[in-house]
Amino acid sequence: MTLTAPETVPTDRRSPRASLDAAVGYLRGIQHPKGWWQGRLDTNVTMDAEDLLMREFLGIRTAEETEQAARWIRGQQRGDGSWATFEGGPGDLSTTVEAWVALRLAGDDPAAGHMRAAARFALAAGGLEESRVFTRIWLALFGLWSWDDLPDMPPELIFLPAWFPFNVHDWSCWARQTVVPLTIVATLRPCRPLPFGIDELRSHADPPPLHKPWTWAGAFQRLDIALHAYSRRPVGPIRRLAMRRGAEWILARQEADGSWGGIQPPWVYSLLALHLLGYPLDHPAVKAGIDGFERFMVRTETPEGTVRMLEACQSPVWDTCLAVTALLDAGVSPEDPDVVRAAEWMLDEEIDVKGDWAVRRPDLAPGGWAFEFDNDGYPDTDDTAEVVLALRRVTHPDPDRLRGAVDRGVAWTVGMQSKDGGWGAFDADNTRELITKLPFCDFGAVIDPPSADVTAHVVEMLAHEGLAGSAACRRGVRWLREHQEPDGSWFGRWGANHVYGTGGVVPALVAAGVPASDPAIRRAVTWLQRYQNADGGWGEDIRSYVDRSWIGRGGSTASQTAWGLLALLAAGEERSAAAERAVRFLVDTQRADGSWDEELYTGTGFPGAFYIRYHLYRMVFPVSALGRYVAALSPGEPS
Ligand code: R04
Repeated sequence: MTLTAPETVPTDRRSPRASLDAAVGYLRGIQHPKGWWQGRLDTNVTMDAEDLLMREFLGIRTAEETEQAARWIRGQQRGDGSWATFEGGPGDLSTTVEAWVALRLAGDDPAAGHMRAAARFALAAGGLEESRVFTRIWLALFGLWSWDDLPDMPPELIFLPAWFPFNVHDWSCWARQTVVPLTIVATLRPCRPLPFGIDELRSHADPPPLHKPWTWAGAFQRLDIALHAYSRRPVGPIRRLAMRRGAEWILARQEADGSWGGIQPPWVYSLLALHLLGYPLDHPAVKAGIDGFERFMVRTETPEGTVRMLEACQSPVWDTCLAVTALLDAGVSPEDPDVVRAAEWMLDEEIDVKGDWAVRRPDLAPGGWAFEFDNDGYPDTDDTAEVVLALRRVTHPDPDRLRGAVDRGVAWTVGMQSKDGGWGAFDADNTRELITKLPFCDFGAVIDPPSADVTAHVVEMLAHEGLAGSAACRRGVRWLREHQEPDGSWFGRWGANHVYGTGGVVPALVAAGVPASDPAIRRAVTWLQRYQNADGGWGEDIRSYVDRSWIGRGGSTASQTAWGLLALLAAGEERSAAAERAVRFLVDTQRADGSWDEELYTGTGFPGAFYIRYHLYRMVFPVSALGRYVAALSPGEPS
């Protein structure tokens, strides 16, 4: 992607206060008139490749859209011919295979230099035979891979009761919404040939031998063989009923914006499933689904023409609550019109209906927030905690309305605590590890167990609500203590990586009454000091998720430096050399317009598989951190 070169201001030109004011001005300037903030959300080109493949499959692909998406895909290719899943990361086989196929669809010549380089990379990495299941499903749709050589996905899954292993509620909500439509697609085994082949990407290697039968992987491989046999001669009426139930299940979960879960994978597969079941393109659900993608397209004009990128999801609620907290941390008044407008918008976003989460918590009343504009079926505890933390500080003209929403959010979050005392993001007790061993699950997280970052946000929220002494909060604190890593840090499930986890947990523990002198806090501070870069910043490479030698290490970024600084400030280290150097890093790398650059990805979709560049992370976290720093050094001073 093209980010303009930084125009940093010389060191002596800005004080932390002046830097903060410039950043606040920038942040205010990008608020939407309706009150929300929304930063662009970058992931990887499988989104764009799959969008073209979906349109081809549905018969709606246009030359214009194809060329615009192809420009984006070509522009993301790296020197070695591959495509990566995050900025600066290693080439990724599955992403490269999908990009190559999409560019063939766009008419690129397989003999062209960039296509040959891509194929060379893919073959060296094992060819499409080694690509992930999702990639091979896309190929199977077009007859380029055999459905026989994919894991069987029986639609009868939908019948399994909520107590039975592998039932849909044992899957995380994002995997559940992806798997149900895929069972329908895989059962119908469509094949719509393309005018080209993909032999350039085949290694022709034999499939690896089966795992030993006494391992889970081996046992599931044999179960898969049995399922394939069943699927050749299923009990017809049961299978037909399962397909019909699946379709109803999908239709019941479409959101107001036409999406499913507001995220690309469930969205595309739900559309494919409905289409294959005979729903026409002008059926309201299908039409809303297709049209809805338009709001997730980011178009940029370039000298070569329009470039079009698909956002995998959107983060307005998350961005808005973090931005409000940042402004308040910076000393902006709780009655400020921009802040009140944002609060107004967040109040309108409150979710007052039950969703899949109610299966595990049937008696819990709704009340909470999701990540996106329209995602009513899937509120999450992380967004709810952060929205409550922001809202409760705002002076709203209708305080009862605000209090009511906050109280419902708190009650819902408390009710979503998992048995072990921690919090997962979208569901309670979504911890059945067995699922992860299925042959289908070769890509990213398929369960939603408690994580340190989410648990920290909830604990911090409960503490600020005066509930530090409650049983729920105390169990959360215990969970966090138990999950501190031996090196003193905490793992970052939804942000990269231990710097995110530690930056979340330390402020939470301190808010909950753990003294800064507590050994857990001291060990975290020591860990942060150890990994602070020579330039004063923190940076933790995304590769830390697969290669432990990267933990804590990487080029400094604004957001990660802010996380480290937030932890130090919570630990009472505001006058330490480490904090001062971190502040200097932020001040010195700030652009003239008050913003920061951040090429590196610091957000996590799935550890090891899927990463996110949130464009507002570089703003909201530094504003919070600088704001708290300035306030800590000059207590009582009007801002
Ligand atoms: C930053 C934390 C806030 N929080 C809410 C999480 C929001 C984003 O969650 C997801 C985004 C996703 N995208 N794609 C997938 C996905 C899953 C998320 C995805 C879904 C299924 C498959 C592959 C990818 F949970 Br299969 C953009 C915690």
